[in-house]
Amino acid sequence: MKKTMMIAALVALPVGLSGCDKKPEAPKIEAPNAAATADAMSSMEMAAGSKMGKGSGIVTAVDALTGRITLDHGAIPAVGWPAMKMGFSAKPDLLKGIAVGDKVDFNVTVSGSAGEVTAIRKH
Ligand SMILES: [Cu+2]
Repeated sequence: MKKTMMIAALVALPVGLSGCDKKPEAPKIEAPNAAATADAMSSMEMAAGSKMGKGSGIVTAVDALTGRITLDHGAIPAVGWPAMKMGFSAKPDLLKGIAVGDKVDFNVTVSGSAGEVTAIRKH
C-alpha cells in the first residue's frame, strides 16, 4: 500500500513544470525525493527565485492580443538554458510590430520554468 502512495506522489510532481519544450534529461533517482525528481532547470530556478537573462532567436509564433510569443532561441547562460524553442508570455504592447520569422534580441525574466519577455527588438 505504501508503494502505491509513493508512485502517486511521483506522478503528481511534474504538473506545472512544463514551461519549456525541451528539458535536460534528469537522472533517474530511486528515492522519492521531490527535489531530485524535478528537472534540474526548474528546481534550480525555484530555489533561486526569478532570474533575468538576454537571448536572441527567431520568432516562430506571436499573438499580440493574448501576449504570447514562441521563440526558437539560442542558449541563455544567465538563466541556465540551452538553446530551445519555447513559448513566453509578454506584455501585448511589446509584441506590436513583431512577426513570425523576425530575428530578435530579447530580455527574459524566468521564475520556475516560465519565462516572460520583458524587452524585444528586431535585428
Ligand atoms: Cu527556454
